[in-house]
Amino acid sequence: MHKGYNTHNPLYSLLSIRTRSGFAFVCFESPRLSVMCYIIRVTKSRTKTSISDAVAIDGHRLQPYQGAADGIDTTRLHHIDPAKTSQLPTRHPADSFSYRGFMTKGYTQSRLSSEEQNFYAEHGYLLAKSVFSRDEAAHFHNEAHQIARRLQAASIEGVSNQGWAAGAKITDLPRQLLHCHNVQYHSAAFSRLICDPRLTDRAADIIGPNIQLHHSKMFIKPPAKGAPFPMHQDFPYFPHQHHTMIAAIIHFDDAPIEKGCVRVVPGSHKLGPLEHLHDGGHHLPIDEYPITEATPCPAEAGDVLFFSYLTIHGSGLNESSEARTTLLLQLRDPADLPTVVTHVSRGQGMILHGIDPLANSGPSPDSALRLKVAPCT
Ligand SMILES: O=C(O)CCC(=O)C(=O)O
Repeated sequence: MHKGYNTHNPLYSLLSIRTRSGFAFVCFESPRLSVMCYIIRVTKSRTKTSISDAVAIDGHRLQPYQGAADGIDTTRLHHIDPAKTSQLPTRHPADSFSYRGFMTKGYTQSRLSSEEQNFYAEHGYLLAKSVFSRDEAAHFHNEAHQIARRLQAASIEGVSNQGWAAGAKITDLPRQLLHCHNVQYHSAAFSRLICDPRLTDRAADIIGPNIQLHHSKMFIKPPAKGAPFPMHQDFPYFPHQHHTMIAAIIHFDDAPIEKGCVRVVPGSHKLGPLEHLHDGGHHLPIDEYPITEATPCPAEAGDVLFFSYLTIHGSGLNESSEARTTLLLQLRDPADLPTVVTHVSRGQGMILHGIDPLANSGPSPDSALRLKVAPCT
């Protein structure tokens, strides 16, 4: 049920067009420039007019009215005292709409603390704990495994692979990785997840108010043979002008060290782009950058690991008896343009927070560069 719209408040205008059948279309305009629309069913008798039902245009049903005095009794619409609207969550300055939908669920912004922001600035990574509940993580875990099963059943090429060929330099054991790009095209659960403000508000505290999706990919590292990732920066995969790109790895199950959790080299984002080897995946020399010496980031279901695309990272083999299931999002400031047209994918360009200042800018070298289609890697 929508709350906070008091039609007795002169700040709101009430437009009511009643029809003979007793329906009215009502539009409440708020001082915050949000427009709320309801269709209400009006019951008329000789002595009174009452609202018997009201449905918001977005499908939310308001409580039926229990009788009313003369005229339309709107007392049941009084849920929040307008004098206390300062208690409502403020909209993000970069967002063109208020967080109206979330107000009804007690939404509050999910910000990084100043300690967390300082930690990220200093070390180039941050493990945000319990961003999602374990129940939510279990739900996404099932969605991810169902996608993998559907793709495998349809014999889609590349869903199951050995990970990067360079992984063979790390282990002689069998290696396997189940993976899928752009999961938001496979399941609506992931479309909702990638826009979830608990995730995007935190990312905005790292990148800035505007956040654009570069790509998403889920990884399932199967038990006993989940493929390792040699240490690397993500920069060589999709270089950008201003290095705003970050990874956000959402954990759908616990990822202790033995499951091959992600490892990072703290502070390495300050080194800038490094020379990589380009055999079997862009990676740093295995001997100079052993995975075991990097800092492990063991995580629990629901945690999100953020790191810069300049932060050196990798992960070990999953030697445990359980799969490790994650969704990795690459996110950037939309004004940060790629320097090479590469790694362009179907889901690229979606705005997850704020605005795209370059959207609808017509033909420009920037938008052409950003949107030109090249093979997806
Ligand atoms: O999820 C992991 O284990 C590491 C993934 C990774 O390093 C990458 O995709 O760049």
